[in-house]
Amino acid sequence: RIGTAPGAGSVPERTRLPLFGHALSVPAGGFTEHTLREARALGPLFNLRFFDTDCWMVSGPELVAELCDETRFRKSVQPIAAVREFAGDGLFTAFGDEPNWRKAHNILMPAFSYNALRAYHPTMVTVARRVLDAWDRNAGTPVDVPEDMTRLTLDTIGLCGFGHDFECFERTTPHPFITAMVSALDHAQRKDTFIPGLDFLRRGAEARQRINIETMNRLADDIVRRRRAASDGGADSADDLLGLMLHAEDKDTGQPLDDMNIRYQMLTFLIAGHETTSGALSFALYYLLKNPSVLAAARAETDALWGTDPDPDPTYEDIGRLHYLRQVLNESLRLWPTAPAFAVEPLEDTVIGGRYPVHKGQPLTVLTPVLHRDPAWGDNPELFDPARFDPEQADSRPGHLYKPFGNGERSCIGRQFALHEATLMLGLIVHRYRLIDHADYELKIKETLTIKPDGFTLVPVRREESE
Ligand code: MNH
Repeated sequence: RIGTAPGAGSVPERTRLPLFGHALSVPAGGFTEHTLREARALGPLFNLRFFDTDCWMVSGPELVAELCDETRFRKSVQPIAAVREFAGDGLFTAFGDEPNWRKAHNILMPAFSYNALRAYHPTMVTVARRVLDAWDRNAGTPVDVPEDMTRLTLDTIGLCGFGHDFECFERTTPHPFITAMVSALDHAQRKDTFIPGLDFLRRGAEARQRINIETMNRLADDIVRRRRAASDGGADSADDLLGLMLHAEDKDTGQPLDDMNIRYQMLTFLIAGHETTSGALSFALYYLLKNPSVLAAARAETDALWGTDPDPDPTYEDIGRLHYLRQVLNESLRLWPTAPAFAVEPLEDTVIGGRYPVHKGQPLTVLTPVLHRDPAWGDNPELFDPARFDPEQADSRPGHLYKPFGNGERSCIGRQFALHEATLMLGLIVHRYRLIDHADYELKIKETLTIKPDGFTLVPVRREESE
């Protein structure tokens, strides 16, 4: 059943169906696990054909290193084009040649500087304590980890970026923004497998999509309206993300962002700013739960900082000292990079791997979960082992073997923000609780553009109650 794509320089692929190509073989919401299996069978480069479009899936370290050369390749938006319906030319979905990318990049970078991060720290601590309060209130009963981590990360980006409190811990069900976003991302992701020309079959889904987008837009517009009212009254013109979006000018053009683009950036940051971090925290807690010696080492690190104080007040510098927990996060993002692929395209017609011709603009998808399991990682790449990120081991690895935050100038702008927020939260959790695997949880992946552990619960028990 394995052949090669005609005219594609003999790139391996499964036997394709007429019309559909391979579109029917990729399960909805199962792209990551499907491509992990397929790469094992087909190798470091294979073709997936969606109707009339060939999408090359790349995961070999040499090929990926080639694709990370920004003199030859740039980000391709094609696989996430459906997200442009609501994220437009926001930072994440802007085409390489859209002027609003550099403009917004210039304007918004200062919100991710070292000084900006320091300024967010106290707010991050306040929100992290909401998790501890919620877990203490329900002491001894199971908590839904991805749900609570999503409450944490949405409250955090809301308050740090926009001065808006989503108050997710006041709700028993997910915030309406989350419900609309999950459904909209799911719809956008499924678009690849919709049969071209048969759109009329999807009228119901399209109508729901419009309602979901309306819900998100209304919330973004509301936050902007309130901020503008506050700054007109002379109060508040904070230099957080929203402040920069509303007031700062691009150093190259002297222009501020326009209103339409502000709305796109709002949705981009509300989504990109919480969804992946929440997944990363959930996977890290999964691995801490399943690896008692790792948990013990992480706890020893927090105890060295905060002693037996059950309610420490972490400083900004403390978080930088939690080296081992940072390695736990890195290792979780190795096995389950929560934005599990990114795509590039050649700037000119070229050849990759010395033998596969690619056209200018042809999208090439990098499968990070496969890259991150390459034998170059050692004998047992499936094994969770934070020691892989000991400085000596990490420094001796080839470059471009670890890409959870993408590549080059289009890589993640929020990387340090996410790592600070997540390390802080993990530190406070392992310092305060024992983690009980009450349901003998078996990892299952839930995928809606990003990935999370599905149905993951644990029981937190205060340490001083049992030791
Ligand atoms: Mn984030 C781009 C992963 C947290 C805002 N992010 C990317 C890319 C990856 C990624 C991969 C590149 C995608 C591509 O090439 O198509 N991001 C993550 C992960 C986490 C994360 C794994 C958490 C862990 N991201 C965050 C946070 C924010 C954020 C937090 C904001 C506060 N990310 C972005 C934005 C982009 C991006 C904005 C687009 C940057 C650009 O293209 O200029």
